[in-house]
Amino acid sequence: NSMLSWQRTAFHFQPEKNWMNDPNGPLFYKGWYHLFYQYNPNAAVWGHIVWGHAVSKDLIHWLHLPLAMAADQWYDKNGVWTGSATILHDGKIVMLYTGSTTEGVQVQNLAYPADQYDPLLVHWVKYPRNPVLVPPPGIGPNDFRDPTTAWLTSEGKWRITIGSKINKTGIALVYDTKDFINYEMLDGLLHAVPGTGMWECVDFFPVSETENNGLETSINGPGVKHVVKASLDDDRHDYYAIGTYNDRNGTWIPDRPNIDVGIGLRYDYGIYYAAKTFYDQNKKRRVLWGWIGESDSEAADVKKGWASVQSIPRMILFDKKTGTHLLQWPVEEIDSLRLKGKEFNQVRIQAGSVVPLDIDSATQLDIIAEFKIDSDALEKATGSSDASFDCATSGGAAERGALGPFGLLVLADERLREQTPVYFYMTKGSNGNLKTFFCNDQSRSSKASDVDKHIYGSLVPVLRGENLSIRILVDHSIIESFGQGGRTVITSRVYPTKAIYGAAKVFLFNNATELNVTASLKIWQMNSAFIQPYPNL
Ligand code: DQQ
Repeated sequence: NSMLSWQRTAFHFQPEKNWMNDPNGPLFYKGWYHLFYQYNPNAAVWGHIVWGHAVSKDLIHWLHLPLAMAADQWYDKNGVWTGSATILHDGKIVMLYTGSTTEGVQVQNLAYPADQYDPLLVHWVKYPRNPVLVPPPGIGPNDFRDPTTAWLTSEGKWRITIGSKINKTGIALVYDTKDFINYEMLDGLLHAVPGTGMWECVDFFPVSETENNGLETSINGPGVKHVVKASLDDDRHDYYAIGTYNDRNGTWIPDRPNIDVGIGLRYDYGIYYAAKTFYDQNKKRRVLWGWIGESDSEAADVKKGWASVQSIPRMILFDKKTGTHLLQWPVEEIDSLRLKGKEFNQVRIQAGSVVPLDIDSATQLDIIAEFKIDSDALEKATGSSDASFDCATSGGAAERGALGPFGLLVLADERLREQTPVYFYMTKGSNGNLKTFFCNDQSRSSKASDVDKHIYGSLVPVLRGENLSIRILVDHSIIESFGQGGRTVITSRVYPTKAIYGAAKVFLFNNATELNVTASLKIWQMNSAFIQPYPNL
């Protein structure tokens, strides 16, 4: 089945077969990174979910371990759902996860490693008196899931948050505990946003306003901001907001009410969901994992025998320059997969042209591109009706404006019958204000008809004096693209039929009518990661 096997990724984490969804309980322990994940061992579709488990020394090469937790108790018989790890003062680990009971009620359960001296954490024990939390009064039995990693209050208690909803208002409930067995629900909510529906996989973590390292989850104080992320069940996107946390009553408010959780910024404007961060004490950074689903048909998933990948783990930081955005960037270990690199310096891309880039093979790539545009042209451009531009509703890379689109075509065949443009599109309002959008256009990504062909994207902040920059990781059927150092990120799943194997190419393009662009790039072939069963276990 070579048509379909070509879509399997080479350096993104995925199980050997069948269905995967949310990342669960990521942590670093005794020299190993652990990733647990929502897994259906019996089919390539979501269903009876258990916890898969894999370990890595570097977040890139992975060894599959046996299932960590099966659905074998009344309190998780219907599914061992999403959860998070907390590392206690004495270095011991506790795992809190949602179980869907025999009756389909969502409850929170406690589990811990059977042997804390085993660096691989192969065996897990469920607390015999689970569940430790059931839906509180006023909360629906199906609206209570995905406990976070715990953080410390100033009083020395542990605190967690759990996503829910009341009518159409998405909420995050807060609980304090000393022992992870007995909990006290706080009167207030961490946060609530009307109209956003059920909040899945809530995440809550500090970011530093001053330093370039990540913060351990319990850190609070001057120079620290807190991020709330919710995965909106209604629209299947991950939204975050940056704000201020109040330790005393366990509430949080966004810095800017118009960029609140669920109505403002997204981690990713493509296909990316149920993300979760963890603090990596090994490298003093906060690392973000996200589930990247398929956008072909379910029938195709069944045929190929697998569905979903995890994103390349991303380091996450507060963007000091904008003060409004987070920065996401592939962890530095990904650079170790870079093979032969090729540089292209100052390539001029005239308005209305396509420039092929001569590289050997273009299915596993890391691309870094910087674009210079002449500021004269920006000055001269007349303010246009482009002011209401939106990647999603635009005509994509084929729609010509004065100042865009320009960028790269990846997973493109020689004759451009298939291509996925990753590009900028600038607009100038009648007030003279420039705006820059970062988009992915999947409309011509495949000749196949049963795949998603949306155009993705959003505004990306560009500060005075900055060149425009893009980083793209191409891995067979996945394109992860980072605009302006990771201020705006877009992940696409694409399923070409012609731009595969040696036929896949990369081009620069400039479809603007009034703008010449100069691009400088570095493109690396990427090695495959070693992702195999743990030997002789
Ligand atoms: N996936 C899990 C839930 C979570 C959802 C079930 C998000 O715990 O809310 O597989 O994708």
